[in-house]
Amino acid sequence: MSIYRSLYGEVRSRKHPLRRFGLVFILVLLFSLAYGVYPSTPTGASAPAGVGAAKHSLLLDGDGDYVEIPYASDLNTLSAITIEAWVKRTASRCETVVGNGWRESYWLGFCYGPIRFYHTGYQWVDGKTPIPPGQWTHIAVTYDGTTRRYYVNGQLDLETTANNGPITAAPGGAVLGIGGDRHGGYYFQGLIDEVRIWNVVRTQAEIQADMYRTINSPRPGLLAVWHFDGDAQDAVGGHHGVLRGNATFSSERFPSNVIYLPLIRR
Ligand SMILES: [Ca+2]
Repeated sequence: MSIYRSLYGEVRSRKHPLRRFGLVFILVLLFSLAYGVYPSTPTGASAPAGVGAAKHSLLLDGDGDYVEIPYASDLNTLSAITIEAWVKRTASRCETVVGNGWRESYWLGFCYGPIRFYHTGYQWVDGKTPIPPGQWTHIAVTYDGTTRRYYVNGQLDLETTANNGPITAAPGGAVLGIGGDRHGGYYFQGLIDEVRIWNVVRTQAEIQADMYRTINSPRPGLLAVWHFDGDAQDAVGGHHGVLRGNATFSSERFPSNVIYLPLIRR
Protein backbone atom coordinates (compact mmCIF):
# COMPACT_ATOMS: atom_id res chain seq x y z
CA MET A 1 0.00 0.00 0.00
CA SER A 2 2.77 2.33 0.92
CA ILE A 3 4.73 1.38 -2.19
CA TYR A 4 1.67 2.00 -4.36
CA ARG A 5 1.05 5.31 -2.63
CA SER A 6 4.64 6.39 -3.15
CA LEU A 7 4.62 5.31 -6.80
CA TYR A 8 1.25 6.88 -7.33
CA GLY A 9 2.47 10.05 -5.64
CA GLU A 10 5.57 10.16 -7.85
CA VAL A 11 3.51 9.68 -10.99
CA ARG A 12 1.11 12.39 -9.89
CA SER A 13 3.91 14.80 -9.05
CA ARG A 14 5.71 14.41 -12.39
CA LYS A 15 4.33 16.21 -15.44
CA HIS A 16 3.28 13.90 -18.19
CA PRO A 17 5.90 13.99 -21.01
CA LEU A 18 3.26 15.06 -23.57
CA ARG A 19 2.14 17.96 -21.35
CA ARG A 20 5.73 19.10 -20.93
CA PHE A 21 6.34 18.90 -24.70
CA GLY A 22 3.16 20.86 -25.33
CA LEU A 23 4.26 23.63 -22.97
CA VAL A 24 7.68 23.85 -24.61
CA PHE A 25 6.08 23.91 -28.06
CA ILE A 26 3.80 26.78 -27.10
CA LEU A 27 6.70 28.75 -25.61
CA VAL A 28 8.80 28.24 -28.74
CA LEU A 29 5.86 29.22 -30.96
CA LEU A 30 5.19 32.41 -28.97
CA PHE A 31 8.89 33.32 -29.06
CA SER A 32 9.00 32.70 -32.80
CA LEU A 33 5.97 34.85 -33.48
CA ALA A 34 7.22 37.60 -31.18
CA TYR A 35 10.67 37.81 -32.73
CA GLY A 36 9.81 36.87 -36.31
CA VAL A 37 12.11 33.88 -36.47
CA TYR A 38 9.39 31.51 -37.57
CA PRO A 39 10.03 30.88 -41.27
CA SER A 40 7.50 32.78 -43.38
CA THR A 41 8.21 30.93 -46.61
CA PRO A 42 8.51 27.20 -47.20
CA THR A 43 12.13 27.55 -48.27
CA GLY A 44 13.01 29.84 -45.40
CA ALA A 45 14.31 32.44 -47.89
CA SER A 46 13.44 36.04 -47.19
CA ALA A 47 11.01 37.68 -49.61
CA PRO A 48 12.35 40.34 -52.00
CA ALA A 49 12.15 43.87 -50.65
CA GLY A 50 8.80 45.51 -51.34
CA VAL A 51 6.95 42.32 -52.16
CA GLY A 52 3.86 42.08 -50.05
CA ALA A 53 4.19 45.64 -48.78
CA ALA A 54 1.03 47.71 -48.97
CA LYS A 55 0.90 50.11 -51.90
CA HIS A 56 -1.11 53.26 -51.39
CA SER A 57 0.47 56.18 -53.26
CA LEU A 58 2.75 57.05 -56.16
CA LEU A 59 6.43 57.36 -55.22
CA LEU A 60 8.59 59.49 -57.55
CA ASP A 61 12.29 60.24 -57.12
CA GLY A 62 12.31 63.53 -59.06
CA ASP A 63 14.66 62.19 -61.74
CA GLY A 64 12.62 61.09 -64.74
CA ASP A 65 9.79 59.34 -62.88
CA TYR A 66 6.21 60.01 -63.95
CA VAL A 67 2.98 58.34 -65.03
CA GLU A 68 2.06 58.65 -68.68
CA ILE A 69 -1.62 58.88 -69.60
CA PRO A 70 -2.42 58.30 -73.29
CA TYR A 71 -4.04 61.14 -75.22
CA ALA A 72 -7.82 61.29 -74.72
CA SER A 73 -10.26 63.72 -76.31
CA ASP A 74 -12.29 64.24 -73.11
CA LEU A 75 -9.14 65.45 -71.33
CA ASN A 76 -8.63 67.96 -74.16
CA THR A 77 -12.11 69.42 -74.79
CA LEU A 78 -12.62 71.40 -71.62
CA SER A 79 -14.53 74.61 -71.03
CA ALA A 80 -14.06 74.15 -67.28
CA ILE A 81 -11.75 72.09 -65.14
CA THR A 82 -11.11 70.97 -61.57
CA ILE A 83 -7.94 69.10 -60.65
CA GLU A 84 -7.48 67.66 -57.18
CA ALA A 85 -4.57 65.75 -55.65
CA TRP A 86 -2.84 64.82 -52.43
CA VAL A 87 0.89 65.52 -52.44
CA LYS A 88 3.76 65.01 -50.04
CA ARG A 89 6.70 66.92 -51.40
CA THR A 90 10.31 66.10 -50.63
CA ALA A 91 11.80 69.41 -51.71
CA SER A 92 10.63 72.84 -52.79
CA ARG A 93 11.32 72.85 -56.51
CA CYS A 94 9.67 73.46 -59.86
CA GLU A 95 7.69 70.25 -60.28
CA THR A 96 4.65 68.82 -62.02
CA VAL A 97 1.60 67.27 -60.44
CA VAL A 98 -0.57 67.08 -63.59
CA GLY A 99 1.01 68.22 -66.86
CA ASN A 100 -0.83 68.34 -70.17
CA GLY A 101 1.94 70.41 -71.75
CA TRP A 102 2.57 73.73 -70.00
CA ARG A 103 3.49 75.43 -73.27
CA GLU A 104 0.06 74.98 -74.85
CA SER A 105 -2.42 73.44 -72.41
CA TYR A 106 -3.01 73.00 -68.68
CA TRP A 107 -0.47 72.23 -65.98
CA LEU A 108 -0.78 71.99 -62.20
CA GLY A 109 2.26 71.95 -59.99
CA PHE A 110 4.65 74.17 -58.10
CA CYS A 111 7.52 76.43 -58.97
CA TYR A 112 8.98 76.37 -55.48
CA GLY A 113 6.42 77.26 -52.79
CA PRO A 114 2.79 77.72 -53.78
CA ILE A 115 0.40 76.20 -56.34
CA ARG A 116 0.95 77.20 -59.95
CA PHE A 117 -1.61 76.52 -62.69
CA TYR A 118 -1.45 77.05 -66.44
CA HIS A 119 -4.50 76.71 -68.69
CA THR A 120 -3.55 78.05 -72.11
CA GLY A 121 0.16 77.56 -72.10
CA TYR A 122 2.28 80.33 -70.58
CA GLN A 123 -0.78 81.81 -68.81
CA TRP A 124 -0.08 81.12 -65.17
CA VAL A 125 -0.66 82.53 -61.72
CA ASP A 126 1.03 81.48 -58.49
CA GLY A 127 -0.97 80.89 -55.32
CA LYS A 128 -0.13 82.35 -51.94
CA THR A 129 0.33 79.48 -49.51
CA PRO A 130 3.63 77.57 -49.69
CA ILE A 131 3.10 73.83 -49.92
CA PRO A 132 5.64 72.52 -47.42
CA PRO A 133 7.86 69.50 -47.99
CA GLY A 134 7.41 66.60 -45.64
CA GLN A 135 3.69 66.70 -45.04
CA TRP A 136 0.63 65.49 -46.87
CA THR A 137 -1.25 68.43 -48.39
CA HIS A 138 -4.43 68.45 -50.44
CA ILE A 139 -4.40 70.82 -53.41
CA ALA A 140 -7.18 71.73 -55.81
CA VAL A 141 -7.61 74.17 -58.67
CA THR A 142 -10.84 75.16 -60.42
CA TYR A 143 -11.06 77.23 -63.58
CA ASP A 144 -13.88 78.11 -65.98
CA GLY A 145 -12.04 80.23 -68.54
CA THR A 146 -12.55 83.37 -66.45
CA THR A 147 -11.95 82.76 -62.75
CA ARG A 148 -9.37 80.52 -61.18
CA ARG A 149 -9.47 79.38 -57.59
CA TYR A 150 -6.80 77.50 -55.69
CA TYR A 151 -7.50 75.50 -52.54
CA VAL A 152 -5.00 74.21 -50.00
CA ASN A 153 -6.36 71.57 -47.60
CA GLY A 154 -9.86 72.66 -48.62
CA GLN A 155 -9.27 76.35 -47.81
CA LEU A 156 -9.37 79.04 -50.49
CA ASP A 157 -5.82 80.13 -51.23
CA LEU A 158 -6.38 82.40 -54.25
CA GLU A 159 -9.23 83.65 -56.44
CA THR A 160 -8.41 85.75 -59.48
CA THR A 161 -9.38 86.57 -63.05
CA ALA A 162 -5.81 87.53 -63.93
CA ASN A 163 -4.25 85.90 -67.00
CA ASN A 164 -7.51 84.24 -67.98
CA GLY A 165 -8.54 82.74 -71.29
CA PRO A 166 -9.77 79.44 -72.71
CA ILE A 167 -8.42 76.06 -71.69
CA THR A 168 -6.59 74.93 -74.78
CA ALA A 169 -6.11 71.35 -75.90
CA ALA A 170 -2.87 69.48 -76.34
CA PRO A 171 -1.96 68.41 -79.88
CA GLY A 172 -3.55 65.13 -80.93
CA GLY A 173 -1.63 62.15 -79.58
CA ALA A 174 0.20 64.14 -76.90
CA VAL A 175 0.35 62.36 -73.56
CA LEU A 176 -0.66 63.76 -70.18
CA GLY A 177 1.79 63.29 -67.33
CA ILE A 178 1.30 62.83 -63.60
CA GLY A 179 4.50 63.81 -61.86
CA GLY A 180 6.10 65.03 -65.08
CA ASP A 181 5.35 67.12 -68.15
CA ARG A 182 6.26 66.38 -71.74
CA HIS A 183 7.84 69.84 -71.99
CA GLY A 184 11.04 69.71 -69.99
CA GLY A 185 9.99 67.10 -67.43
CA TYR A 186 9.79 69.16 -64.25
CA TYR A 187 9.58 65.88 -62.40
CA PHE A 188 7.90 65.66 -59.04
CA GLN A 189 9.85 64.40 -56.05
CA GLY A 190 7.82 62.75 -53.32
CA LEU A 191 4.40 61.13 -53.05
CA ILE A 192 1.23 61.78 -55.05
CA ASP A 193 -2.16 60.23 -54.33
CA GLU A 194 -5.84 60.35 -55.35
CA VAL A 195 -5.53 62.54 -58.46
CA ARG A 196 -8.84 63.59 -60.05
CA ILE A 197 -9.69 65.56 -63.18
CA TRP A 198 -13.20 66.97 -63.70
CA ASN A 199 -14.73 68.96 -66.56
CA VAL A 200 -16.76 71.08 -64.15
CA VAL A 201 -15.94 73.68 -61.51
CA ARG A 202 -16.34 72.04 -58.12
CA THR A 203 -17.37 74.17 -55.19
CA GLN A 204 -15.34 74.51 -52.03
CA ALA A 205 -17.97 72.47 -50.16
CA GLU A 206 -17.70 69.67 -52.72
CA ILE A 207 -13.91 69.67 -52.53
CA GLN A 208 -13.99 69.52 -48.75
CA ALA A 209 -16.62 66.78 -48.73
CA ASP A 210 -14.52 64.42 -50.87
CA MET A 211 -10.92 65.26 -50.03
CA TYR A 212 -10.49 62.62 -47.32
CA ARG A 213 -12.08 59.78 -49.26
CA THR A 214 -11.49 57.82 -52.42
CA ILE A 215 -14.00 58.02 -55.26
CA ASN A 216 -14.61 54.69 -56.97
CA SER A 217 -17.74 55.27 -59.03
CA PRO A 218 -18.72 57.74 -61.76
CA ARG A 219 -19.87 61.24 -60.83
CA PRO A 220 -21.21 63.95 -63.13
CA GLY A 221 -18.22 65.71 -64.67
CA LEU A 222 -15.63 63.32 -63.28
CA LEU A 223 -13.26 62.31 -66.09
CA ALA A 224 -10.58 60.37 -64.22
CA VAL A 225 -9.44 59.20 -60.77
CA TRP A 226 -6.09 57.59 -60.05
CA HIS A 227 -5.77 55.94 -56.63
CA PHE A 228 -2.20 54.62 -57.16
CA ASP A 229 -2.90 51.65 -54.91
CA GLY A 230 -0.35 49.47 -56.64
CA ASP A 231 -1.20 50.50 -60.20
CA ALA A 232 -1.92 53.54 -62.36
CA GLN A 233 -5.43 52.54 -63.37
CA ASP A 234 -8.15 55.15 -63.72
CA ALA A 235 -11.03 54.04 -61.47
CA VAL A 236 -13.79 55.71 -63.50
CA GLY A 237 -12.79 56.89 -66.96
CA GLY A 238 -10.49 54.33 -68.57
CA HIS A 239 -7.48 56.68 -68.66
CA HIS A 240 -5.06 54.02 -67.50
CA GLY A 241 -1.49 55.15 -67.00
CA VAL A 242 1.94 53.61 -67.51
CA LEU A 243 4.77 54.09 -65.02
CA ARG A 244 7.94 55.62 -66.47
CA GLY A 245 11.44 55.88 -65.04
CA ASN A 246 11.70 54.44 -61.54
CA ALA A 247 8.16 55.35 -60.61
CA THR A 248 6.83 52.99 -57.97
CA PHE A 249 4.47 52.92 -55.00
CA SER A 250 4.71 53.79 -51.33
CA SER A 251 2.99 52.17 -48.38
CA GLU A 252 2.06 55.65 -47.20
CA ARG A 253 -1.50 56.79 -47.82
CA PHE A 254 -3.03 60.25 -47.77
CA PRO A 255 -4.71 61.20 -44.49
CA SER A 256 -8.20 59.75 -44.24
CA ASN A 257 -9.38 62.06 -41.51
CA VAL A 258 -8.33 65.02 -39.42
CA ILE A 259 -8.17 65.42 -35.67
CA TYR A 260 -9.51 68.82 -34.68
CA LEU A 261 -8.07 69.95 -31.38
CA PRO A 262 -10.64 71.72 -29.23
CA LEU A 263 -10.19 75.42 -28.71
CA ILE A 264 -9.55 76.15 -25.05
CA ARG A 265 -10.50 79.62 -23.89
CA ARG A 266 -8.74 80.93 -20.85
CA1 LIG B 1 -4.02 55.79 -52.92
